[in-house]
This record gives sequence, C-alpha cells and structure tokens, in this order.
Amino acid sequence: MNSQIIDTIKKYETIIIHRHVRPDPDAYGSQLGLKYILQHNYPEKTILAAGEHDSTMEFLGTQDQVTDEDYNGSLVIVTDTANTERIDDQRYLKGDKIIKIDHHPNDDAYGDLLLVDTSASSSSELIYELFEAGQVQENWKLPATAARQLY
Ligand SMILES: [Mn+2]
Repeated sequence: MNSQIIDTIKKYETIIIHRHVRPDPDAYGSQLGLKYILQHNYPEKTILAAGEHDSTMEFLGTQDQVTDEDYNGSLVIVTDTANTERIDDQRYLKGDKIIKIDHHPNDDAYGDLLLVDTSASSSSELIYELFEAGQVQENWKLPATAARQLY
C-alpha cells in the first residue's frame, strides 16, 4: 500500500492533508510530519495542512489557509482519523481522491486508498514507514522539521 500511495502522491500537483477535530499531538505530528516530508521532496507541489488550529498544539505548528479552489483536482490525505464525522473540515470531500492513513480500528473504511494498521503505535509511525518506503522507491529525504513532528 505504501508504494501505491507514493505513486498517487507523485501524480498530484496539490495535496491537502487533514486530521481529526479536537487534535492531539499524533494528529498534528502525522499531519505536519507528512506535510514537511512532501514539501521537502516535491518543492514544486502545493502541500497544505487543513483544519482549525488548536492553541494547545502551538508547540508543534499550525495549519494553512485552504481555499475551496485549492481542492480542485487535489489529492486529500486524512491522517489519524477513524471516521468521517471526525475529519476536521468536511471539505475533504471536494478532493479528487482520498487516502486514509490511520492506526485506529477501521470501522469506517472511507477513502480510495487505505493504509490502516492497528498494530502501529501511532499514525506518526505509519508516516515514518511511508517515508522509509519513499526513501527506497523515490530517494526521499527526511528533513529535520518532519523528524521533529513524527518524534
Ligand atoms: Mn489522534
């Protein structure tokens, strides 16, 4: 599945990353860790983090202003969110394709591609494994900004 996700990422110019409402550090870490990995390895792409900023997560970072137009022809990746009701910003539906990356039980199997592993400690661990696959397949590098988020 990692390889299919990487191939899909390569095809899209705009990638919008969502996570769950009332975010915790794994929601922010997996979302922003993936954002920084993709920005570093695909500087020509537009990579955006969606959702409402939570001030208790200030130490990790914040999200981007995402417009309705940004979703046109975009790839949406949702991290750490088991069910669609909890996705922060329901405009995720406006994406051309949706990928779910999560470590919670897959009771709501939404999305076109699903990477769900309940044996993973966190969604951030799954993003790190995606990075490792990208390192082998596409020579991805891990910037320190992303490593900090995933840690
Ligand atoms: Mn979480």
